[in-house]
Amino acid sequence: MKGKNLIKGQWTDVTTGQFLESRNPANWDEVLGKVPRSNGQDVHQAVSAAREAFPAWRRLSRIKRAEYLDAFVQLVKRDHEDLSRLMAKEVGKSINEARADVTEGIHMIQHEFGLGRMPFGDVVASEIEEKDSFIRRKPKGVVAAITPWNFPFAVPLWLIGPSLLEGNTVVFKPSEESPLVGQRIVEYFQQAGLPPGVLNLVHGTGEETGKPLVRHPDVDVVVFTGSYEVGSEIKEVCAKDYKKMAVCEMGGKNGVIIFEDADLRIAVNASILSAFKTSGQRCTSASRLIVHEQIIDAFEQEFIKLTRCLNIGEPLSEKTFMGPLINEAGRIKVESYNDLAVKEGGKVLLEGGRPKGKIYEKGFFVYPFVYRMEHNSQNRVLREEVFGPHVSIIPFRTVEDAIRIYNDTPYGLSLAVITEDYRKARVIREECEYGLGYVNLPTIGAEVHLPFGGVKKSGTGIPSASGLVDAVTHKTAWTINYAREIKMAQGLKTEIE
Ligand code: UN1
Repeated sequence: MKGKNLIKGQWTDVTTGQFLESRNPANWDEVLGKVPRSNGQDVHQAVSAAREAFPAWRRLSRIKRAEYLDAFVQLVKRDHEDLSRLMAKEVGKSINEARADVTEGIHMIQHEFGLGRMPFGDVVASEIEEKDSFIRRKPKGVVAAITPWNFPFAVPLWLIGPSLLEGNTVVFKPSEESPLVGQRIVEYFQQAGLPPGVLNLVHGTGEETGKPLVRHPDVDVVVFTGSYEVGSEIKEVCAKDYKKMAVCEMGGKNGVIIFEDADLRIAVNASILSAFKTSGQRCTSASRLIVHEQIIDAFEQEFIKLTRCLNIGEPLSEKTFMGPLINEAGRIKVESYNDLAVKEGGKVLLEGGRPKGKIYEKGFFVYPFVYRMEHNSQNRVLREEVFGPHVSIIPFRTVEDAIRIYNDTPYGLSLAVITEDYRKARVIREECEYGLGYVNLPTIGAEVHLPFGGVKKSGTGIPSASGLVDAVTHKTAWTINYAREIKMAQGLKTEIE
């Protein structure tokens, strides 16, 4: 597959004439395709096209805009399986997870299509009976969407869908680890007949393409999902521009809190799904299992027993639970945290390591690494995001303990509490810091009609998915007087003497 940029409705090569390769992380020898390596000049063309297309797109009826989204969904549904297979190959997700990612993307766009015919503002009362007031929204302008490889279909659509429906135009830069899925998204919008310039695509690296996109003076909003380091750089750049806003979703150090009254089967299942789906490479993955001391031995035994049975292997196989990590750098990072856990005093229960055998030779596979560790604020493994199948089991004694341990990280994205006691669940809901909370469920698997985002290092407090509307629009107040004279609120006199 050979990708191109899309600028003003035209598929174009780049000014550099250079390309980036997309490879299969389960078999690094397999080159899946190549895409342009864009620079500042390409970015400039894309942003200019988006700026030019904005006025006409903004003026188009909201319902007409929504109809393009419906056309997109029809096309994707037809290709669901094909797209899932491409994704499984490009990012190494198990095929079942790749299908779910495509489904999540479809859901997002269906949600936005549905909103096309729904109320999108409020009518509010005035102190003066002859006045009507409205709260309305206006699009911000040009949105730059910079997205990660781990949800290469759903996450771009969380950002692109609401941006387009609300009347913004978009420049999309997919991750250089998943450019082919990114390419397909834009192809479908193109086939759906989206007017030229409304959605533009620039492929490339963060350094050469992402940076000039974030810095471009004609970009109004940067919506980003990825690492804290990149997100905070983006926030710094945007803070210096009087109109530019950054909405960043930046990972987590999520936890499952398991109380002594928990249903053990639910606790173990929720923990496995939280820790090992997508090989622990979700921003919602949990790498901390915070377990009441009364049941920790029983829980640990069951958790380890089931983890040993997980199928690790070829992503396209229906039996596979865990595929490879995304690349060698990701694997080295996970392994260095595994070593650090030992240095910081973890009692190792599952040793991780690289699976042996022909099918694993050319991919970035790792086994789960699990250890028990008393909570200690100084231990980096209990505070930093690992992004892999690396899990600590941490004992606690009281509800207050559980809350203190859970909150003792700089992140605050996703939390699960496993209990049959609604009172305990409520205290956790009120006292813990998170954006997504679950009871008797894993920390993963958010649905698109809910706001998706976190606090502290995890986010800027403005969520993605359905919550993105607050980032890509600004609210306006609009007041009309129907009287033949001016009457003011707050008892303000109108006579001019
Ligand atoms: C991510 O890892 O960036 O809630 C997104 C979930 C998925 C999305 C994860 N729906 O786990």
